[in-house]
Amino acid sequence: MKRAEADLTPLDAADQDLVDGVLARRTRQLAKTITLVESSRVDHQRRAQRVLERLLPHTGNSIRVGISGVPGVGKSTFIETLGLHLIARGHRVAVLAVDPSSSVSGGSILGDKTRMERLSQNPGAFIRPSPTGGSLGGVAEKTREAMLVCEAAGFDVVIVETVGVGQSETAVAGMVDVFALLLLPNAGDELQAIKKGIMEIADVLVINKSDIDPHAAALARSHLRSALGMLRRASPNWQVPVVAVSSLKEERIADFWREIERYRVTMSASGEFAAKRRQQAVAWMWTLIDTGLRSRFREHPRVRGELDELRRAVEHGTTTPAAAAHRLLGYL
Ligand SMILES: Nc1nc2c(ncn2[C@@H]2O[C@H](COP(=O)(O)OP(=O)(O)OP(=O)(O)O)[C@@H](O)[C@H]2O)c(=O)[nH]1
Ligand SMILES: [Mg+2]
Repeated sequence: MKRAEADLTPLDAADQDLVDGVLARRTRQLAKTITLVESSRVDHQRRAQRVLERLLPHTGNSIRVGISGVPGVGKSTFIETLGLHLIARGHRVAVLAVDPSSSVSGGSILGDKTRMERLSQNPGAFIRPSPTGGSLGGVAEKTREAMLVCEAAGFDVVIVETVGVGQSETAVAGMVDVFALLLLPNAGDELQAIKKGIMEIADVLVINKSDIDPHAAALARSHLRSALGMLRRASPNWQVPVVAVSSLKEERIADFWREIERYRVTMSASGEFAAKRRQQAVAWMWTLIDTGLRSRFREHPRVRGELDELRRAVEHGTTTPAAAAHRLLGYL
């Protein structure tokens, strides 16, 4: 197969400095590389892809964990407690975010970075707010690439946080190895989760704030376990566990991590861990092809020239949608 010519030419000094800095685990270059990756400028994108290509052989050596849950469930508190727990055990922890609202609000997780104060000040941690601007698809795509950059910088745990609304969970589940859903210990919450279908993409369920009412948490745990028993399992080798924790009191966070480790060991033994990553990579390629085709279509001069007129013709019934689509697609 013919390799793209750009691959063969050496990087310019600035980009080589980014590659070297990331591999040497320097935070400054790590942050700069992610900024380059997040840029929507065409020349930046081209540079970013070439930098990523150099980093790619050094990626893949982390466990990628997705964390989701409704606003206020305690995601930030949980991630801070978990992050500090893992760093104390010799891990290096990167926290990224996919926030569908950030394109509007300018990044609510930015406020979180100050809230996760202890973790963000720890040299074993790297916290990056959600990229702003663009569609959820665009934001998710950039987070996926940021994740690779973090892996190349030696982070062996990458946590991707998303708020539990809309489609962002599906996007995050599609880029992580294991997806955990945080719930509150009150009745009805579990039913809500089932209704939303989100429990079907969760690999681990976490009842947070169990310190408030340990009895309610135990009850919620048994409800959830029986509810899970009625769902179809995503894998015959994995029964979704339910862990009750307190992020605030730092209780049973170790139990949660044991489940993550058990997931990795079990799914690696069955081959599903690697298979999931392969499927995710191919699905990502198709996503990029879809978005690439769309933008090429919209930018095509003849399409731009005729789109409005044909749209009006379709509105007025003077041409059929199929004929209009056929004609426009023919220009590509
Ligand atoms: N009692 C108790 N409170 C907790 C626990 N975890 C979080 N909280 C509190 O719940 C509130 C919300 O916690 P956050 O960590 O900010 O929740 P979040 O899910 O990140 O919220 P958003 O960023 O708005 O989506 C804070 O006041 C926390 O102190 C817990 O385990 N027990
Ligand atoms: Mg938060």
